[in-house]
Amino acid sequence: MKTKWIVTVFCLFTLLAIAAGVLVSRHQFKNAPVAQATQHFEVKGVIREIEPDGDTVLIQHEDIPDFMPSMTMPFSLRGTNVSHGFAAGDQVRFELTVTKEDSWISRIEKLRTLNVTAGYFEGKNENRLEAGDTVPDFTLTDQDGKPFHLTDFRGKAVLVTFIYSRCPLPNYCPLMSKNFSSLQQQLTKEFAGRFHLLSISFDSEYDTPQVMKSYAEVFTKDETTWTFASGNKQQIMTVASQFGLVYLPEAGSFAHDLRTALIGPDGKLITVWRSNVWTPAEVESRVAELLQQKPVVAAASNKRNPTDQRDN
Ligand SMILES: [Cu+2]
Repeated sequence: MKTKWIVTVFCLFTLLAIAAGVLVSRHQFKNAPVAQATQHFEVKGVIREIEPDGDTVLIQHEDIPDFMPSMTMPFSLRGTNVSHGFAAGDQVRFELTVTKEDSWISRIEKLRTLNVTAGYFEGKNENRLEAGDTVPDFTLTDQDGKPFHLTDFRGKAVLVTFIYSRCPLPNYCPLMSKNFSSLQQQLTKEFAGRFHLLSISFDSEYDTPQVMKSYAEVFTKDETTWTFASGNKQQIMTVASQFGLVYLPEAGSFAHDLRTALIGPDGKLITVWRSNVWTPAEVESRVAELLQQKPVVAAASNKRNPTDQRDN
């Protein structure tokens, strides 16, 4: 029973992938790279927001037959720049490429401009935390159905990320879990007993502790240093909003951004990584810096005055 849903989901996706591959192969874009297990979809939608980095764009897209229902979600851009000539409200056509490991959009072209309001990514919440703030304690339920508190991990570096188990795009939630899996292995070697990972699902209805348990088993063999949490809608909303995460239920799925936070052993927020562009190496070095208390200020001043060779 435990792993059954995962098997079902995987089977379903394989079937959909095959069906979609057959369906879309007839109207693939010219010059589209042909690779096995790579799918291309021609999709239409409306730009809701362009992320400041210009690499991610939030699009409300139409149905992608046999792949994904209509929803609003962030897409990574490749080979296309939308910093100029595109704005929220533009109706666009683009190519969505989905491989086993990744997904992105390219060949985005404007069809016409509609008048809509944006603002999904910058959720306006008053309880958003800043670096240095103590993260308020919260209680959620772990993958074994037991309640836990954030303060249970006091004295450790805590990495928190948000996911939902049914997320269909490999470079969103599944990537967060893959990255956490790499981090768990690396941090276990370097800082055993001094860190904890926490993946929180924002799909309160579907992701029960049982579902999270099955999900956990896909990504880790060590659940002592990685908790897969669920909770009711209000609990999750409260926690997520503190880190600036925005997620909106849409047709059985979620339009969502990503947030990964590092909390210090003293319970204070160190930093929050947005989106899916952070790497395990980058986060690992931030954790190492935190746990080793590297003299960051001294290093910076040395850089500024390379000729200043005081002994200290
Ligand atoms: Cu996702």
